[in-house]
Order: sequence, then structure tokens, then C-alpha cells
Amino acid sequence: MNSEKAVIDELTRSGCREFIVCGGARNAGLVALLKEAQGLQVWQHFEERGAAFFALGRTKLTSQPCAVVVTSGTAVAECFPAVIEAFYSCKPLIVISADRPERYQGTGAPQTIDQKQIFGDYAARELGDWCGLRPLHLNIELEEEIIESQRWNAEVGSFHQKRESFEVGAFRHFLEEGIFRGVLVMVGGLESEDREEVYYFLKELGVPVIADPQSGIREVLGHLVVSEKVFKTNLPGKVLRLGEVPTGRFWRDLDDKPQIEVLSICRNGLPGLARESQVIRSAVGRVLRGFGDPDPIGDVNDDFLRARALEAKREELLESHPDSEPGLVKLLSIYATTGESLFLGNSLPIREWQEFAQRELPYAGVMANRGANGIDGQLSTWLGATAEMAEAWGVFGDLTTLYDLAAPSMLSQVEQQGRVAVVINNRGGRIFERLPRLKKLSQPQRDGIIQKQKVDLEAFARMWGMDYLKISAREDFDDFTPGERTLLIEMIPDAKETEKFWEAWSVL
Ligand SMILES: Cc1ncc(C[n+]2csc(CCOP(=O)(O)OP(=O)(O)O)c2C)c(N)n1
Repeated sequence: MNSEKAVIDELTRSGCREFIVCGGARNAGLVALLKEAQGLQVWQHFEERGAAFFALGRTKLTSQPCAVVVTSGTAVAECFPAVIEAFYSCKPLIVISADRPERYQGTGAPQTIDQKQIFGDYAARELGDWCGLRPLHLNIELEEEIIESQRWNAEVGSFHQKRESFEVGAFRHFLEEGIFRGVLVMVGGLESEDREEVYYFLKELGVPVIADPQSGIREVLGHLVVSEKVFKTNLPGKVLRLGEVPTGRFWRDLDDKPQIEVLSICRNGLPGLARESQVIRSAVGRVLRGFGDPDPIGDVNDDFLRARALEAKREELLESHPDSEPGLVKLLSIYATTGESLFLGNSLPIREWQEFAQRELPYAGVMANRGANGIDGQLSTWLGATAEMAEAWGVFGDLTTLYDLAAPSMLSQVEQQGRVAVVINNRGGRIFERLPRLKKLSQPQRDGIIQKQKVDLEAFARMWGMDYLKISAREDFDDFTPGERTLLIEMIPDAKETEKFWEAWSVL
């Protein structure tokens, strides 16, 4: 009992107020202790992978630590995907794992695995060494002692992250030269605290911006926002990246265009490219504040003219293919403005949202999980990040949803009023159809990659007590009525219309 209590006390004093417990025999003492704590938020889940992602979602919302408490054995390994995601997105996710005492190690005794350094360099292993900007793993060896059960008061301290220092000199030089070479700004996912700073900076700078929806500023930048298609043949001289790695194709293609100078400002300090580029490691807002007001370098820019012409053609295409996937995403994006938050799951919905979603009204609280680009744990992260929010919207692919089928078991612990989970069921991983490389493959080869499926998502919705609405044409939105229970919308785009849309889009 004492070692359990000591660990929890130390953690709470360092600012950890939230715990997700996943019960087992080895961690029973920890679970019992946390369940009797006053002053802590304690959630409960039976499945460790989802629990760890749920905890990650909590850190995304609160910017405070959240710990998942698991038993020994493979239960610890289940947390690995969320730990990796937290590492790349710099989130204070904590894993507390119960372990069998040293004498059991290497014996093959039940539920005894080598779990001490299981997360390798992805997690710190001592609270004292932890900067708070990446995961922490505390592995506690426990004897089977008597479990105590009194109520107790937790003492929660404040959480401190160790911040990096940075220089703005190279950044200044980069922008000054931009007047002659043309600058494009690419904005990936931004923390909500950075958004205002980035918005004012870009308004002042006045250059074209490719803004991911999870930047949270795509809808408010007005004419500055352009499609990445604008730069297909007219390459910019420089790219300034702000925030997480951008989702679109253009960023990936920068790897093959070394003549474009790139500077990234991001929390994890990783370039996101395998070629030479500059990186400033810090919260974006802090760097921009340190920089001050930039000199405007925009306005005299043909890219804006090209962008407006493209937008007119795009709207025509969407109008003439209303039941295609982009057509339905456009309409969905209008309905989603009624939500209080918006979580975008995997890549294709994000890319479609970026190109085709409405831009007149901003979305409150846009989020995504893009650190490692996994399709796992997306629903769980969404539920964690929006646990107390009414009218929370999430949009996911079908394989992404099937990956996280146990996530809705958390619905009984979260706010469900007006909650809407949209699954774009295009029957498999259709992002792969967008890859030019795969176009030349045979049908069986393509099928092996796309992984078509025909499961009944209505049964999934009913299993977890969700309401259900199928949308396969624009008119079906008329039946949209969010209520007290979570509504699962299965959106099934017209496959032929979608194909025609993409064909026409590819030649624009
Ligand atoms: C854990 C994990 N496994 C595999 C992948 C590779 N992957 C990327 S997108 C994708 C398909 C996603 O399909 P779906 O959710 O149906 O979305 P769609 O592309 O059709 O929008 C896969 C398998 C990944 N990113 N993460």
C-alpha cells in the first residue's frame, strides 16, 4: 500500500489530477486507492489501448498530465501506441504500470514480462527527469499486500513544463529574404493557446497560407487561405511551417524539392522532412511573440488570383456531384458548425475537410491526433478530449472506426448531449486510391491495400446504445436530429459519383 500511495502522492503534487484506471489483480491496490481519493478525477476503462488514448485526449484538452493505471503484462504494451502519439505531439501522458517483484523477472511466471523499459526512449522513467513535454512511465513493483479502503484527500500541486529557449535571428533572416523569393506558409495542427498569435501574425504578413483544419484558423484567415493545388506548378521560394506536420500532399512532396527553403516552428523540434531544413523548437505562439510584428510581404501575389479561380471551379464541381464523398463532406461541414467542438480523425477526412469544407464560420475547438499519423485510438482520444463537452462532433474513416470498436464503452462516463460521431463509410482505406503510385497496380493488389469491408455499423451503434442515422444522399441530412444520446451518422458516399469527382478534380 505504501509504495502505491507514495507514487500517487508524488504525482498529484506534481500536478496530475486525472487518472484512468484499468483494473487487474496486480494493480488492484492502486485502483482501490484512486477510487477512494477526494479531489481527483478518476475514469475507468477495461481496455488499456483505448484507455491510454482517452488519457491522451484529456491531455490535449487540458494541457495537464493524465495518467493511465494498468496491471502487469501485455496490459502495459497496449499503451504503446498512445505513448508514441504523445511523444510526437509533446503531451504529458503518464503510464503507471504495476509489476511483479524483481524475483519474478525472467521466470515466465503468469503476467510477468520485461516491462521496465518497454517504451524505450519514448518515455521518461523518473518523475525527477521528466520535462512534462513527453510521456512518463512509472513501473511499480508490488507485492500482493492487503488493500486499504478509506477515503483520503489528494493534494494536487501545479504542473510545470520545462520550456526550450530559442533564437529568432534565423527566422528574421528567413522572412526578410522572402520578399524576393515568395513565401508560402503551411499551418499544421496548432494548440489552442497559439492560434490567436498565429492569426495576427499571418494577417500582418499577408502571404498565401495552406491551413490544415486542425490549425483552428482556416476559417478566419479569409482570402489568405489557398488550396495546395495553387502551387502544383508555381512553386514558392520558401515555406514557413507553423505547428504540427501539415497533412496535405504538398508537404510530403517538399522532400523532393530541395530548392524550396523550409523553416519549421514546432513543439517537438522535428523537421518532418528527410532533407535539409531549419527548425525552431518551441511553442509557436512564444516564437511569434518574440519576433514581434512582421513587415507585410504579401498582396502583390498572383497566387491569390489563381486560388480564387480554382475555388470557383471547385464549387461548381461540388454542386454537380452532391452525393460524392467531397460533396457530402461539404454539406457535413455546414451541419458541423452547430457543434461545440470538432475532432477530425484520419488523413482523408482531414484532407477533404481542408479542401472542401465551408469557410464562412469558424469551428469551436478543432482537434486531431496527428503526431504519428496512426488510425488507432482516434475515437478514444476524441472521447477523452471532449468528455465534458456537449455537442461534440467527431469525423472518422470506417477502418479507423473499426480499429477502436471498444471506445464507446466510455460513453457512459462522458457527456452525450448532442454528441455526433460521423463515420465516412467508403468501405475501406480510400486514401490509398488517392496515391498516384497505386494507380498502376492490379485489382487484387489494390484490394489488398484498400482492405474493403462490409460490416454493419448500425449494429455497432446499437451495441453501445447510440442512435443511428444513415446518410447516402444529400436529402438524408433532413433527418438529422441530435439528442440526449450519442448519434452515430454513417455517411455512405456514392462510389461512382466520387470517382467522377476525383477525376474532374485531378485535372483542375
Ligand atoms: C495503426 C495504423 N495502421 C495502419 C495505418 C496505415 N493507414 C493509413 S490510412 C489507412 C486507411 C484508413 O481507412 P479509413 O479509416 O477507412 O479512412 P479513408 O482513407 O477511407 O478515409 C491505413 C490503414 C496507420 N496510419 N495506422
